[in-house]
Amino acid sequence: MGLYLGLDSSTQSLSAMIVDSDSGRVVLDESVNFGKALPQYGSPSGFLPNDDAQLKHADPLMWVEALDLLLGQLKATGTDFGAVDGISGAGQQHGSVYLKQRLSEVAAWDPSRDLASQVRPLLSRPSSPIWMDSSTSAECREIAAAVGGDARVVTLSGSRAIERFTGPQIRAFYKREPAAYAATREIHLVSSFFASLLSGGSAGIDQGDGAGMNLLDLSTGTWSPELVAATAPGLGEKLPRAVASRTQVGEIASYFVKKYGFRPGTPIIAFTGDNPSSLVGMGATDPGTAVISMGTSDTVFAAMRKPHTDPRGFGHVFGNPAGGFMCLICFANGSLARERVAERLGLSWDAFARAILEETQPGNQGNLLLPFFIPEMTPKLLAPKVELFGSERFVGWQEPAALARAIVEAQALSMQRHSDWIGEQPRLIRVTGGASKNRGIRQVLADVFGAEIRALSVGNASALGGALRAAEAVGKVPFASLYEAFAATDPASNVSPSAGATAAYAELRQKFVERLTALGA
Ligand code: ADP
Ligand code: XUL
Repeated sequence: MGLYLGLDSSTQSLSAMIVDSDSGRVVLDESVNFGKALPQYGSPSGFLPNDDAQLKHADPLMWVEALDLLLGQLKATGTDFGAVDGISGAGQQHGSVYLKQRLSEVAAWDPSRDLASQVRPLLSRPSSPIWMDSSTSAECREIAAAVGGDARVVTLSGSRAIERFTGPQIRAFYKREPAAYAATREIHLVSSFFASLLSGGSAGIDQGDGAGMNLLDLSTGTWSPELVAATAPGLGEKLPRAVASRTQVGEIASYFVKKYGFRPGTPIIAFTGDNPSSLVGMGATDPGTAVISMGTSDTVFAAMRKPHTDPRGFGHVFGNPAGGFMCLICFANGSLARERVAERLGLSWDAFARAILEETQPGNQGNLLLPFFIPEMTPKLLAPKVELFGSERFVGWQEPAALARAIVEAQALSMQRHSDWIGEQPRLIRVTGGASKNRGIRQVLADVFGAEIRALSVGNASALGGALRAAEAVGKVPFASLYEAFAATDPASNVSPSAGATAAYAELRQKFVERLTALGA
């Protein structure tokens, strides 16, 4: 029982949430947006611009500086970190940080200096490839070939070799910059990097998030010697250990005690990926509840008892922080694609919702948009592909309301098609992430899936998941009672399928699949 802090370092922001497990209340919920708060990193959407659409990196020092910034702001506004009994959190999945020295061998962080200036000299690679990077197709093929084919990679790791996954990214680093790779002593995921910063040591990689690396053997929860050898020489010595989600990976470093007033000895529980963390925050760690998260990426996920893989090869099996597994399908063209359309049409999010709810109808009179504004992993399209089909005015970008509906309908149709391997069509879906606040978007999901849509009362499911995981591991509060208190849905946001929606999508769905097939996707 007590107060638990959850942190979430996602693509665009760092968030902190504190829950009080005694009163069942969220007592703090704050974020810093990287682009807005730290413009000096030149990353308005959380990553560095690059002429090559397949290369997507972020500056890890931006994440480190955001940690100091957020904790400093919270302390200045009266947050008593000394009352926090345990800490856990999450990071955007797959992104990796490369260090010249093991963090366990680094002298304690000096509280008279900022953290970023102390981390800078430790980096063997100045930028971190993130989940949006799709530049490693050759490396994926090489890894699969080295272990005997795609099926072997799936059997071992739960996914095919995937461009954004950390193993192929590490192999690309080894091939493109062999000297810097050789000088690397430790490689972290974003999640384990944050746990390491906070504990002032080398925190282990959570098995749930580690499953997004094409390096973990799902059947043992340890690094697969076969995959490690296929990825890059000497990699085994550079990986922190893989740990179960409930593992205490350290205690809060004295830097945070002296600077922000944390209590010495405060336990740090392994950080996980933002999606596994949201599975907890959504109260969905038991099979039966489907979740759609619409942050920077859109993801569809659900708990599963036994690993079961996507025959099309796009879906993944990750570890479920509460035990067992989860399946996940990720779409790169989530919020950033919706933003492109809203900006081009000059629509605020409110106007975007009104356009969907008041000015257009399910099925959009047959107007269809292929929504791949950036390279897409599901389906795999290494180059952007935006195509419009329908009325002359629609195709000429002259119908703002129909265009707003079209992008969301296409995204929902894609989510539905690419999650069909999970099992039965869900009748109830829980939604989270920035775009889930939009009633128009929720309505299209309800109509396309023919499902009831429920949104959580708490906005940030991933940060909440961090706090709940700390409460469970440190305070021994069972997940079931935490879900009752914190994972409630907000009845005001409930959305049901509109009458006639099922029929309205029969034709559009078929048209969409034909267009995808024509693209070879
Ligand atoms: P992440 O966790 O990946 O950093 P968030 O879950 O914070 O992302 O969501 C941020 C995104 O949410 C922004 O890119 C923005 O486009 C989108 N967003 C925020 N509010 C709305 C809204 N009312 N309607 C649609 N999209 C929204
Ligand atoms: C999941 C994925 C993204 C990131 C960023 O596989 O790549 O959802 O975790 O949120």
